[in-house]
Amino acid sequence: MATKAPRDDFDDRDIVVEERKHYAAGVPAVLKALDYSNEQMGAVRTGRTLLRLNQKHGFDCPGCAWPDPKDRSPAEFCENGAKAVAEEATLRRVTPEFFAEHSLTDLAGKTDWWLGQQGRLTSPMIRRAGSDHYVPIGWDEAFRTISEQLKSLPSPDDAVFYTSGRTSNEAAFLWQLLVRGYGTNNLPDCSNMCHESSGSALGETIGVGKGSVSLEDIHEAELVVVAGQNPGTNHPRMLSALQKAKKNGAVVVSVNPLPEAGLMKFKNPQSPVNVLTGTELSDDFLQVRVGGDMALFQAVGKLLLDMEAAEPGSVVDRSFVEEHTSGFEEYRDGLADLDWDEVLTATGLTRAEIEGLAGRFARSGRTIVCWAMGLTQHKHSVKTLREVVNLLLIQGNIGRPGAGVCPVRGHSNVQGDRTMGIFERMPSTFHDALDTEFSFTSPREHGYDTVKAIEAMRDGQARFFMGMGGNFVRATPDTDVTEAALRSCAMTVQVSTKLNRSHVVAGETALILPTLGRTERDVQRSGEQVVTVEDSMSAVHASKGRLKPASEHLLSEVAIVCRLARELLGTTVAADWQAFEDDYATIRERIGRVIPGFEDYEAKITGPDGKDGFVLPHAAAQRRWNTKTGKASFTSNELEYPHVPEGRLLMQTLRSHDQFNTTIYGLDDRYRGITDGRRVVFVHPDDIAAHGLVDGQHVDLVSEWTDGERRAENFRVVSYSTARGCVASYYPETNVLVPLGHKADISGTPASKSVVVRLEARADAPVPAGVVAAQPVAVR
Ligand SMILES: Nc1nc2c(c(=O)[nH]1)N[C@H]1C(S)=C(S)[C@@H](COP(=O)(O)OP(=O)(O)OC[C@H]3O[C@@H](n4cnc5c(=O)[nH]c(N)nc54)[C@H](O)[C@@H]3O)O[C@H]1N2
Ligand SMILES: Nc1nc2c(c(=O)[nH]1)N[C@H]1C(S)=C(S)[C@@H](COP(=O)(O)OP(=O)(O)OC[C@H]3O[C@@H](n4cnc5c(=O)[nH]c(N)nc54)[C@H](O)[C@@H]3O)O[C@H]1N2
Ligand SMILES: [Mo]
Repeated sequence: MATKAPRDDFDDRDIVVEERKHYAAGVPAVLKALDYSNEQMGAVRTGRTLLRLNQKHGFDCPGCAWPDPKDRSPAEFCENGAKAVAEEATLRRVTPEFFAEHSLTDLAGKTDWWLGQQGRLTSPMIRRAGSDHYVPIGWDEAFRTISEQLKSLPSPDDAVFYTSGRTSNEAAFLWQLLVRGYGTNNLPDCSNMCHESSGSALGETIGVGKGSVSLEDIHEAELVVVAGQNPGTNHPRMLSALQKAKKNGAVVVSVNPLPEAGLMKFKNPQSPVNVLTGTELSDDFLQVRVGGDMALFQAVGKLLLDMEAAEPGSVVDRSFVEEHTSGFEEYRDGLADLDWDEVLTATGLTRAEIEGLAGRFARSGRTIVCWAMGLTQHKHSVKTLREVVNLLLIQGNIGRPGAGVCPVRGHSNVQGDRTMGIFERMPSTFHDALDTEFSFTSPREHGYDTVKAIEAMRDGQARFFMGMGGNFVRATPDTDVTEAALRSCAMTVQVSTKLNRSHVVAGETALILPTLGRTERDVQRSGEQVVTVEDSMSAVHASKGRLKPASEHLLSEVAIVCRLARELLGTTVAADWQAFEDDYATIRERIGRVIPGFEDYEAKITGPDGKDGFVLPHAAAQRRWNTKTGKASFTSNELEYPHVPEGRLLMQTLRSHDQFNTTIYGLDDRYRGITDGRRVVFVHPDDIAAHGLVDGQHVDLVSEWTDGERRAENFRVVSYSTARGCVASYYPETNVLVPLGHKADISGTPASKSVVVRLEARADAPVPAGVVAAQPVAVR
């Protein structure tokens, strides 16, 4: 099972397509994890590192934000968490010699996979205006250079400060303080592209923009609906929780255009018996059309209300609705003339399937809805998620054990970063507390989110970009527009662990500031430091790296922020940046005075059970509603779903099993049967035929928008079980097709799960003869 060397060419003509898998994890997952880890860091380091993963006194997995169970197994990690760790703990290095050897022009020709596989960044580097090479720069000079550039801008609003979701609470808190001290709220983050729609819908309807359930709730639920999420790849440890729920008698329903292996059957690698037999996870699989969920949830709501009308008191939790909610009548009346033809068109489901789901809801006393990007990245995502809330409110399924909303977060600390104030429009209560604590006046005008930041750079209104982690040019939509926007900046600065495209697509002057990763020891003047993170279920805990840093020249994210702040801010903000850098406990003290729920922060994370930390209060989970009406709000929303013109298909962009966002681990997508390539487009066999194509043929994907066409070249058509009219292809290769203006209403999230495309046969590629659909359309 040797892993292949990263290729630097763009030709994926060797793609092997086999039948998709019908279960997730099991023995192959364990072998894969060890294989990848051994290759990146050797056997001894692999053992030492993986056994610290997600343990008390260990470090938090830099992969996803799934919470840790109380009864941890000695190997509390998954295949993809192990890959995320190996990616960071790799022994490969990108040194100044590497940059002397490779010009920017040279690096621009390499694949994302190749760039990532070169190893950890080791020294601060600068690409001076006009040069084609990065050269070393000292830290002090780097901070001076950045500070001078920032001071020379006509307005602080001409600068953009991006954050990805791995940044610790401590670094994030100081980062937003630095940015606000400088004078702007331009704090776009990866969350803008991720769960922003969840935050918008939940904040407005239940008063808290976060999930309301704990792991125990999942274990105790009677019905768990998993919609628009592929946990087998992206949150593998969630499968153990679903397995436990099933053991306790829960029904699991998967709502997805694709029959994702992880949701069908799970072979738990931590159980010697189960690893062989496995657990059937989904009782029902609803193969919904892309973007059809809003219609589905409305229809289920309507059916529940009809049942109630037929037999009053049978479905609706009346005392809950009366005491705790507003807007029930408007919601009910809004559904009175629901158009079933439209529902069936939007969902692609049968009425019987929808009635089946309504029956599941009606019979369940404790229901949880889990979701991820399949629900958040559409034009009508906020509306869709309001309908999820409506459905749960009908039966009083919020603020009761075993029930609630569960948006499953992506990055390991994306939720914590937001709690710390990484947001372009924080509420005034936050600003007031910040101003008081640091004796300054923070800017109140809202800043740019991710899409607005790109537009501002494109239009010459922003000329400086600094990224605290992440890979901005690859993660964002409309690749050509975004690349040009970044290139037009006077300066781009990336605080990073690994080389990525955002270092190559650079502003006039560009800096790379290499930083410590989560797995590494962080020693400052007062000694070894811990940082803290918040998981998807609002649990905050400490994380302590153990490995020797990848290079002696690395600074922690906290140190980078502190040193830049000292250079840039002077005394604008009443903060002792040197003390912060020396001892992170002093940062936590200040956080405790600014952000509710963090009082006595230090004591809560450093007890004998430090790693367990504490759970932040969640008002809605206690049935306190911080909304405008003081109640949980039902909403009445006009039905919306994507309309696809004749001859076109609706494309979703998703993750393969071998990537973490823009970081490509390899070219395989094991569960979907793909080996050795990423330029594939999954199409229903009937759509392949209807479009005059055959399986195995190469096509260009062309998206159409008001301002013209966008093209992604040379994708292999793969016959696959997906909803009719809906195709799927990998992100980030297809970001070039997502128009900047195509985004969710209210939340502004790029609508990268519903892009209208046409498939254009390539003249240069031979059409495979006599090939018929390689995969059965059968649902399971
Ligand atoms: N290994 C690994 N783990 C990760 C990541 C990673 O890249 N690799 N990324 C992390 C991050 S930042 C995030 S946000 C999460 C992402 O986790 P996911 O949201 O699971 O990631 P995607 O691959 O985008 O998968 C979207 C899922 O939604 C389905 N879907 C698409 N459109 C629709 C729709 O209209 N309706 C419904 N019902 N379903 C739809 C797709 O078929 C797919 O199963 O994972 C996190 N964890
Ligand atoms: N078409 C399409 N586009 C999407 C999505 C989609 O589903 N479809 N998903 C969106 C989503 S959900 C998200 S969250 C975004 C992800 O957007 P980002 O968060 O910007 O992207 P990542 O790929 O996670 O960033 C990887 C880089 O982060 C750096 N890094 C890793 N660890 C650390 C660390 O500890 N500190 C620092 N400073 N740097 C570190 C490394 O240099 C690495 O190259 O992409 C979004 N874009
Ligand atoms: Mo995400």
